[in-house]
Amino acid sequence: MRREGTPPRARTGRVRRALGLTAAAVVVAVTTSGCSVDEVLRFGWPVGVTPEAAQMRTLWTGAAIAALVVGVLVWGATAWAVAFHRKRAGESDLPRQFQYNLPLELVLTVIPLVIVAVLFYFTVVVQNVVDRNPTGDELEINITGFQWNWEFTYPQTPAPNGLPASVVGTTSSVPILVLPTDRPIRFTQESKDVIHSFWVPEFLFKRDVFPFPEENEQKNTWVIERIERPGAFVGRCAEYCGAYHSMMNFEVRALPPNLFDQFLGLRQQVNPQTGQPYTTNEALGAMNCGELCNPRSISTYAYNPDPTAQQAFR
Ligand SMILES: [Cu+2]
Repeated sequence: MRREGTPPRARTGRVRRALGLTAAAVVVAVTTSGCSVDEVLRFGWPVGVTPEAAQMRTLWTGAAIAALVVGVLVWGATAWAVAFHRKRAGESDLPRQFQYNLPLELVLTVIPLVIVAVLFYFTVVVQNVVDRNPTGDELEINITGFQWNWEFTYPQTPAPNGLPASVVGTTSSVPILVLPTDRPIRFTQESKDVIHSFWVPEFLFKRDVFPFPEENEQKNTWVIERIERPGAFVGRCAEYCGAYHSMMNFEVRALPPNLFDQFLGLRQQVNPQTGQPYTTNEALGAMNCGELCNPRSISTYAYNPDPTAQQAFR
């Protein structure tokens, strides 16, 4: 409630001071937090390693800015009403009411519809890129999820035993999905039992892994244009699938194309030390290229099933 006798000019001064302080607080928060412009424009979106992840980030930035613009208008209108349209001392009636103003109601219906339509349009554009069909030029990878691990197969790469080269995770070893950087990759996925979900946080993408995808009418292929940098990226099951769901980790090991070709070459040979086809772990070890060729997972670790190894965290 306005204090009696406050002249309008003093009131305007107070509002200006409040606005100035708010603006100063925003400037100080932004300039002292150590965030770069890029970080600010990401609005919390993690850094991905695929062009698809970058496109989704752009959509997110656009949507966040649009929401902020609407927010500023609403906050501004609220502050304006609070500052300049408070009940005056001695007034008892309601202010003039607007609820059946047809032009105003039309405008307030059409504007949100336009906002939703624009957001919908850009969402569909990006979704069509992320969920596009393969062209046939991609490296093919088959993913099989099961309780509670993963099998990854290279259908275009026959191992010496005639079967496609593959890697299966076990309780004691995290499966490493070795992939090339800078090449398009097509993933085809299927579950042997319940619904799982293939998720590599750095791809900023996950897709449910269904049993019988065709019968369930699920689109079980998806593509990425390329992985933009070499590295080890943790992968997880993102659909609760039973007792050891949280232990269903894997690793994507992205190698530069020349190293990846070397890897696939080894997987087509017999390891002279074992007399058996090279496994993924053995091939990586034989390549000896440092941390990128570590035969063991480095982004996540095998789960120790011994009950005495578990700890309760408070
Ligand atoms: Cu799972």
